Amino acid sequence: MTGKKDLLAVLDFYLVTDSGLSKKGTLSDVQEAVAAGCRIVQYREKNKSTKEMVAEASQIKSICGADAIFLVNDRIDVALAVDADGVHIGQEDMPIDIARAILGADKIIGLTVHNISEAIEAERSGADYVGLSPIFDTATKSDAGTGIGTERIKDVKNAINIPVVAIGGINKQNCRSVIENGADSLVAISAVVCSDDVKRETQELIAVIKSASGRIC
Ligand code: TZP
Ligand code: MG
Repeated sequence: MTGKKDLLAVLDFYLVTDSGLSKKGTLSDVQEAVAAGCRIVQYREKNKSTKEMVAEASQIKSICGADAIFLVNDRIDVALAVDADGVHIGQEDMPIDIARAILGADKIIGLTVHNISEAIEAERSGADYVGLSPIFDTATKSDAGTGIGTERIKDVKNAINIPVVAIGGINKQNCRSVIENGADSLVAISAVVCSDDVKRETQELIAVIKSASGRIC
């Protein structure tokens, strides 16, 4: 097991990059979030060439260092190219058993799920965590679907034994209820990368998450 897998047990805020929405750019967002205490970063890039992605992923890996898990969204080839800590994939991406065979047992694989049955199947097939999506309606991902609401988080959490990361429409105002309803960690893309101060926004989110989960701040 990579040492990084242990960090999955103590996640709070989870940064997903979005160069289309970012005010100051992906590298700046990662730097500020990690400086604020974020311990997991997912490089999600839909608009750059593979060459650009490999170069940027390599820089993000350096910023994450030993402090933060570094995952690549969808692109197993890019994750392998830079020796990232793992990938995050969706239901329509590379099947998880094939992703695991390519990446090996040590790498982290997160899988997006939308309901209990997908979550149970994700755990059975070897996912290290699930991303439960979308909790609220969101404009950030056009095909995300309708928000499932915070009550569903509990049902998914109670059905599996791997961490549940909530995503979709989450911000400082509603993140407490997301954690109180059982999420281990949460993503807030637009709330963070569209803010003027990514570091402060991340610090404030982490403080609310820690207080809502009963962890000492
Ligand atoms: N996957 C499910 S919802 C979503 C992704 C990538 C977008 C979440 O963005 P925001 O701005 O936090 O609603
Ligand atoms: Mg995907």
